[in-house]
Amino acid sequence: MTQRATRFSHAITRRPAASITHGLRAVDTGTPDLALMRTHHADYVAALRETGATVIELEPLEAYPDSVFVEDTALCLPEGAVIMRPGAPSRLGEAAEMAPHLAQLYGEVLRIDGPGHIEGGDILVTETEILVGRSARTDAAGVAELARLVARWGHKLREVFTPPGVLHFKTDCSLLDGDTVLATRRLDASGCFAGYKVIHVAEGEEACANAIRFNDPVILPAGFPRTAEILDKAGFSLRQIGNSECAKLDGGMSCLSLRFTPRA
Ligand code: CIR
Repeated sequence: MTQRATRFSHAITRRPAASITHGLRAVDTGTPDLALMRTHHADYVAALRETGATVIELEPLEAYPDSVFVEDTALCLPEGAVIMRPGAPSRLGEAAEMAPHLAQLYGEVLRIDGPGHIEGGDILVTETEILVGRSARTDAAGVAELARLVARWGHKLREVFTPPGVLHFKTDCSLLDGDTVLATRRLDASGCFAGYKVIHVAEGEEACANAIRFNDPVILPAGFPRTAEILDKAGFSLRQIGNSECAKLDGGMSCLSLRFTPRA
């Protein structure tokens, strides 16, 4: 571990809806088990709360099967929040559902109006910049509109590469502390993390690159023992949470929450 990581005062999650069985997925690896997903989700919320943060749990939204993956609906910065415009048509309405909740916590809530699209899973906020990967869900117009909006708060945005076939930029990376990222080798090979310290996930464990550092612990999906050992040896305190059911829908640890500290 090197630099201190940003501390978060708040997180927002949304309980999984029964309609999650109709959620989007790149490859069908079986129907998610709702009861098990609810257990994993409760463990996840408990792990966030254990750090002392205020965790707001929103009610399930049956109309939106993928609405448990709240990260894609907004970008939350200290100065304000930006409501996203998801590239998946079935997810567009989720963003508007998030807006009133953020308006209770922030003085300023902006919105991507389009015509471009952008999802929160493609955005990694570090101590010094905002990295955005274009993907099947995030296009050039969406990135350009976000860059214009966050410039008013003094934030710099850098467009980076998302490996082909990967759902979101952050499917393959996470911020571990002020200047360290966890990433797959295929993403790091693009050079997008020049200037950062990079810890690679173990070979064959690419599915755990989507983790989160939330206050003290790094919250990692369970079942990736070699990467867990690498992180443990590097001095990170780990919390491992079952993710088998969300993984069937291409969801990982970051997708399940918005994490932020609104500036007073
Ligand atoms: C989707 O395809 O949109 C959902 N099934 C998974 C979204 C995962 N979100 C994320 O990585 N930020």
